[in-house]
Amino acid sequence: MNASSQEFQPNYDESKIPPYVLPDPLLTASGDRVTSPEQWAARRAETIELFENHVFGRMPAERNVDAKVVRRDPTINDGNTIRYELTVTIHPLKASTTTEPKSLEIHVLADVPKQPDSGGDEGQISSGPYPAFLGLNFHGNHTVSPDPSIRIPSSWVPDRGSQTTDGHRATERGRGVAASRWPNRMINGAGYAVITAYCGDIDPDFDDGFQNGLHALMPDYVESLPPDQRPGTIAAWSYGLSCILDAVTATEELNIDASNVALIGHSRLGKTSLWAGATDTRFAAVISNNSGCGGAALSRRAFGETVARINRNFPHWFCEGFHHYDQRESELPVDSHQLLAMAAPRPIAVGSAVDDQWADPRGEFLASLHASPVYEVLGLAGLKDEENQTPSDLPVVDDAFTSGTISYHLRTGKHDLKESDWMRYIQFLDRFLK
Ligand code: GTR
Repeated sequence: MNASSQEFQPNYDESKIPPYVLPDPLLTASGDRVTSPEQWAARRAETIELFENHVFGRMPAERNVDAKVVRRDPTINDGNTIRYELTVTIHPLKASTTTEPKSLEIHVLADVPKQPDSGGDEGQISSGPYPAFLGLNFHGNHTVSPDPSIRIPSSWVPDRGSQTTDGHRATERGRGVAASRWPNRMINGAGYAVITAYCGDIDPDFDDGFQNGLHALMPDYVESLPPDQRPGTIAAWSYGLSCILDAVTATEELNIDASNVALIGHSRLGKTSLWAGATDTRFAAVISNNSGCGGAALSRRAFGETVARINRNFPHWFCEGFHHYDQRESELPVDSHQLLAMAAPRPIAVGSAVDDQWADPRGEFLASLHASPVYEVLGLAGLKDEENQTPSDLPVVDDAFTSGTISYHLRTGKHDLKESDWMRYIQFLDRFLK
């Protein structure tokens, strides 16, 4: 009947990519061409609605959030970082008639640079408030650093085997296992704070029929939507990122510049940072690392992971409406170049890895390229090479295009977020956030 009844064979052959025409990001539904920033505002709103209805689902515009600092440790990284832990509570929007929704607690970790006591050469670190990266993590804040004091999540975690989890519960054994993805000492040394939270504190990463996490806080809201447009887990995670930004904005003690917070995410969490940046324009910049299908890669190429495949393996990530496009990518009213363009006029960085063909590096590059006309209408350069020209092909491996407002880089190696990726992102964002 569809892909689920056959063995899926991913296509990795450029010559077998179906012919496709991308939707024009600057052509409105009524057929008018966008030529000014004013017209773009209306087209942008229309495009967000298309992504809500056909890809991610819709979350409410309101949020109800409190934040409390529960730990402040100024001894981290030889005293160069202040580590904060916060409890961020998301309250129900209003009393539900069907159930009694409780509040949801998210644990947030923030590593904030500290100005060296003695100025000297290290005086390059200002006294703040600091620009920051905000990104979710896959398995708990305790996996980000071996620090024995970081709170371990009490929420459901994916099973990683007895070495780090016990039947969907996080354990002490998981401390620091994801530290290579979070080189916070280096990032703080470059003058940026790092804020992270476990995605499963917001919504568990399994098909729970919307019974847990954020959906359980707003059952009436979810029910009120047409079934196709009910938000999937990526929309819930994105909403959670906005709640964390609310909390950071309200907590002056953190010394973070809430107007200079860049979203970062790897893989499924890169899809999430793209959607969070699209729906919440308070974020100052957006980074998608190896986000692939449903993220930065063009769906119409059906290269590596496809819409049908991702919907089959992760039926809870996107809205039901997205499932209509299984093996019918050409009928999607949008594609990923438009998702990237939702960041405009803010800077956006897309990173791919050569051995991550499942995420379609070329599809991520082409989306970055085809997002450029939107930046140009706003008077900005989109994707440009070092000679300020529009690139005609991918950069050479381990090189990048960073001179415009869109950055793209291609790294050696596998699906991962590495220190070298962070260094690219920092170098690019230094131009905008500092
Ligand atoms: C894969 C999935 C990708 C990507 C990845 C990840 O299994 O097919 O879309 O999201 O997981 O998040 O690591």
